[in-house]
Amino acid sequence: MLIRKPRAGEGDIPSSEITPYEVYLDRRRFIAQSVTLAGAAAFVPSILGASESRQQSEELTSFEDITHYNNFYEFGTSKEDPAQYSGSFKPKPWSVQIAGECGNPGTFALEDFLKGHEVVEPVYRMRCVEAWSMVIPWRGVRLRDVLIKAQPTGNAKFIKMTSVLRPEEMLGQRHQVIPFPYVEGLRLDEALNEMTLLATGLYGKDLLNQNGAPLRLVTPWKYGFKGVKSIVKIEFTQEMPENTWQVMAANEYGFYANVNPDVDHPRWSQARERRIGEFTRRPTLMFNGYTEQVAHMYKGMDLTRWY
Ligand SMILES: Nc1nc2c(c(=O)[nH]1)N[C@H]1C(S)=C(S)[C@@H](COP(=O)(O)O)O[C@H]1N2
Ligand SMILES: [Mo]
Repeated sequence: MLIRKPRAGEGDIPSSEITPYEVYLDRRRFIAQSVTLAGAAAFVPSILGASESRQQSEELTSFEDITHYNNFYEFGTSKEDPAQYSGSFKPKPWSVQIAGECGNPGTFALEDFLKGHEVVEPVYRMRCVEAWSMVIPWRGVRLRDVLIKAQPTGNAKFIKMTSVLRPEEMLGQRHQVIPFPYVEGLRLDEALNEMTLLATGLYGKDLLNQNGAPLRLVTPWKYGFKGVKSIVKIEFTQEMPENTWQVMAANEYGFYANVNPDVDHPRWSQARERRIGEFTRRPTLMFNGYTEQVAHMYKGMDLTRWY
């Protein structure tokens, strides 16, 4: 959901609870797209899908936390490793391959791949399967725009996305802690959902290496591991693709990975979460609070089976 003023009937976040961020607000396109800043008018980033989520404050997580508390096993397994060890990774130049069931496959320089697509800056609540969460102001293009341009055929039912494999630059890839390259998948309708973002930046700046530069997936109603980083390939497939964490432990991580407080991880509860930067834990919301935007895609599915 894009940053915008709440519609009539929606709850407000008091402006005093919003982290100010000048760099971010100054950007003209951002302002044009999202809110009208008239005098002291309150700036309210609407990250909130469902009204149920309006009961607690939703401050942006600090840039420092977003860039220093990461999961990116290519650079090590602890949260500090990606910030510490990703410095020599080179996200430029970059190209992305489009392959599989589509009319317009090929390998594209990132600039050409992104060209012509509307740049959006949604603020999304993000929930890791490890029961911590953040609120991140992303920047990117909608995955759907890129996929439509590739002209999926009638056989395209899923998409598979692959991270870069560069053991010379990614020290975590020199040990097979998990299988590399990291892969993830979405059902085509999930990939075409309005919320699904290919992010190129956050807080108005290009992505830092630790966050998946130069291009990564963002699906805020799913657990964070779906958000494959440093993408080099997007492939349309007929069959449901494997995804790295399901390959690692199918009883713990599924393909869908929708945030669901009622379906616990076998080793811990998913009912609550720790918002990074806060002390008390808060309840986790169904679909991470985005029920209105995504629940229709899962109608009739048993979400305890398709976790
Ligand atoms: N290639 C790759 N992508 C990845 C991961 C990873 O280890 N490798 N970790 C995932 C997990 S578990 C999470 S929670 C998010 C974290 O993204 P962030 O560090 O930008 O918050 O990235 C996801 N994408
Ligand atoms: Mo995660």
